[in-house]
Amino acid sequence: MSKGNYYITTPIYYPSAKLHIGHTYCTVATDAMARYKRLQGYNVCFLTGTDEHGQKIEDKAKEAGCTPQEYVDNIVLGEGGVLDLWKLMNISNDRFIRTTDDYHVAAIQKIFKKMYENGDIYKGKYTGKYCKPCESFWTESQLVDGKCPDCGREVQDAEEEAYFFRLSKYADRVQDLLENTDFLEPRSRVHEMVNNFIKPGLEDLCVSRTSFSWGVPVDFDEGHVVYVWIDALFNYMTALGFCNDAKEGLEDFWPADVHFVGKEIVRFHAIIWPAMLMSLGLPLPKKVYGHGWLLLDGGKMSKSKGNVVDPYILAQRFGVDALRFFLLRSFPFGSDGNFSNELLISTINTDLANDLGNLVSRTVAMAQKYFGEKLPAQQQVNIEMDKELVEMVCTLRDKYEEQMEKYAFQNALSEVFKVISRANKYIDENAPWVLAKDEANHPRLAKVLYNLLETVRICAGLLSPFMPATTEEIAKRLGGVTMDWDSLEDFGVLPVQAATVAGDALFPRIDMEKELAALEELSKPKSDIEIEPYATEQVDFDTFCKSDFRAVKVKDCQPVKKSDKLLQFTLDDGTGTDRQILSGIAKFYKPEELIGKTLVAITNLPPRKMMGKESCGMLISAVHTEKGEEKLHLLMVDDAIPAGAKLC
Ligand code: ME8
Repeated sequence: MSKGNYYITTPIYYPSAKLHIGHTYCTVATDAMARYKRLQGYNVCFLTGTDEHGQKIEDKAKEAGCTPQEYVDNIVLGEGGVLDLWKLMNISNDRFIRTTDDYHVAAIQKIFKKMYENGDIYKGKYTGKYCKPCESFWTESQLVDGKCPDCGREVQDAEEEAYFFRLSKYADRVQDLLENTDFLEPRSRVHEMVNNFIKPGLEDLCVSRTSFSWGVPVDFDEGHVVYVWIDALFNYMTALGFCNDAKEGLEDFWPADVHFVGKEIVRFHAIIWPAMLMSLGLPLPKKVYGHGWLLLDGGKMSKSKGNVVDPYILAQRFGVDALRFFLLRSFPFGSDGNFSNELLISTINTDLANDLGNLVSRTVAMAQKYFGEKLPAQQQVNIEMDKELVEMVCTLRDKYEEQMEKYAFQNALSEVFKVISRANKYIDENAPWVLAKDEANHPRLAKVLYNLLETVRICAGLLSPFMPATTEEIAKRLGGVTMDWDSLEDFGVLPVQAATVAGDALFPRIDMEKELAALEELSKPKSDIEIEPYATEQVDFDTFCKSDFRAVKVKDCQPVKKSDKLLQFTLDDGTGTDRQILSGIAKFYKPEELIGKTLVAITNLPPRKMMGKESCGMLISAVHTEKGEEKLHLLMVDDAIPAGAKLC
């Protein structure tokens, strides 16, 4: 039975460049929270997405020589893009919204009109300061040293006819919401919002632009596009079917339980967002949580500063679960944290290799060594010296829950790791290797191992929101045991004759020095393109001439069943008899685009069988490596060259 509905969101990301580890941080945190709520038995809706409009995207597309839509499509859907990254990071979002989705665009037009019709949006003239990279308008008084208060960059004078939202009208209600409820957390952010933005006087907000066109058009006034933040904030509701029929779930999931957002966008979520919802008479989200930043050398990571830490590289070198764990274990979610490779490696070595990894491998290995696949039925009852461990394990779920409910991921993990450390100490105290020597002690030994396996089960279950794949692996090693929420406060759920399955170390220890050097090497700027080193061994002319290179024309080209690499070519080689060649280039071409092309083949190689089919020769390709991946290009020559012409 479901405990109820739970709706959680991340900010929707600007696809203006590839995402970095700072973006990954918030999404991993949201994912851990969503998985935790599912574990508890909630019916969860976890939304993430991309915020694709605005001048920044329009400018970037122009620079790249493509349309804004092509530009965002590439960063969102393309190789190594946003969707790929969330897949890699094992993000369990239930929905993904793009603000360029038709249903969202149409919904935003309706929403804008509703606020225009109720008098909260009106037409006026805007003069002020505009920060282009942040897409934010500022009043003179909000600038810091004449610069953008968010990013510190230069701002420009701006004046245009524009629509305004009566934000000032809602100032008192928003202040009351912030000061007298738990709407915004951590509490420190409340003071910042009230003192910096509300008390100095909340001015009406400019909510349309005419200086660029990549946005949602205001449908009743040509030339105006809706301010990107209105477009963006309402994603949380349009994704549930607000003002559209394409999606559903509004009744079940609105108001949201929590919006996780980075601290610099708290202002939009804690002032503008509730004011607009108030204007429309809609329920407010239950909570906005403003998390801190991951800093690099004390400064914010940013795409434009170029000090970006690539989540792909980190995940590839350390594993996805280790990276997820590190992000939430090492920094308090509400405050800033300093990212470093040293901290990442030492966290993996200490917590994962030493503490968790060792506990699992020692326990399973001893169970296997002393008793084979299953523990014996005959076990001693718990004695005094087991009590401390058992007590800690039994109370762990509650302590963990208390922290998770506060989004204190670091503290929740600390609770689990206290138990893991205690369990490692328990192994040393009980010295199973000594107990094993005397048959009479085997019932005691079995009990010690049972207690350890049960501790591993409960800890692994509570770690599942953070390291889903690792937990699954641990469950396998414990014979496929249950780790459902109710079972995580019950010591003794594991069958007495617990079965175990051996396996490799979960987290091999990392050599800090070597790894740091390797990372340093990787971070050196280098060209994305690599070519094969030149051969040093010389070939004599006669040997070279023995190779028979010919121009061949593609008569037909088909995919080869059950092979994602091979294409089967029927070629005109000028002899009057078709030649068949198989080539491993399916990843790079669609068969139909090759028909009619003139290629180069070496024809006097002995025939060989590939996937049961004969290949008579080889097609010549150019090869290079791009971002570590091999790329092949078939050598194509002038179509005026007749089939069979010898190349020499
Ligand atoms: O703000 N550490 O998009 P965005 C922690 N489109 N979090 C970081 C970070 C870092 N170093 N760098 C970025 C937007 N983030 C808007 C949101 S929501 C209706 C619209 C976080 O791609 C940042 O704080 O610039 C923000 O919460 C999120 O990544 C998306 O940033």
